[in-house]
Amino acid sequence: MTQDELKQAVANAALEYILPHLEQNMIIGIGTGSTANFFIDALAKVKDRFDGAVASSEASAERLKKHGIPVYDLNSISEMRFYIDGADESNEHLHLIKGGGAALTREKIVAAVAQEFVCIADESKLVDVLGQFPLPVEVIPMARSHVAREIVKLGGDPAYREGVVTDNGNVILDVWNMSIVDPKGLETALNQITGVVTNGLFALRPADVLLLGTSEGVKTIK
Ligand code: ABF
Repeated sequence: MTQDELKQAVANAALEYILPHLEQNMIIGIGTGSTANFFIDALAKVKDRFDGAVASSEASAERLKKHGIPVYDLNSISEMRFYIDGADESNEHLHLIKGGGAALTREKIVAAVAQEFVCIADESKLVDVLGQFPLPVEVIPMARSHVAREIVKLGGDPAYREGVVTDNGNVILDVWNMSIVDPKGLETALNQITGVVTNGLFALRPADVLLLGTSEGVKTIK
């Protein structure tokens, strides 16, 4: 199977996963990226069975609206049953690296609100130790050099993602060459650096379930 076929398979599996729980007044959290896009397109087929969505990026909001799915501001929502999103890496504990698409801050906020975070990914994303994929850190622009120096002290090699401005008007540092054996500890340490808005480790609030697309079918990991 191609990578796109695996992504399509996990998108379909995520739809099946949430289908029995859909209610007319339900708002669903939707992530960003190519796997999330497959899910948005699948979700559109049942758009009359729920109320609408909250999106973790302007790009996903646009895609949802094109399908005629109402998009709500997160501040108008008091509860969210599901958040469905992709990842750049996951370990077996469902600690994730996210933010390759630069939407990590909004993704982390939506994940914080959701009762259940359903992560969808193809099998290339499952790793023993996080860190092969460079860890994105969203930074207030004037703090970029300071944050980079502090990241070096933590053992990482930060690289400025040139030409990228996040939906929140900030910049991204991608941290290379870290073997992340303590994801919760590193997530906490990065959050302590003044000028960091968010980092792409989702370990303190991991995914609740990972639907992993493999050539033998979709595996459910909890
Ligand atoms: C988002 O999309 C991000 O957190 C992650 O960076 C990316 C994964 O993209 P794709 O599904 O295209 O691999 O979920």
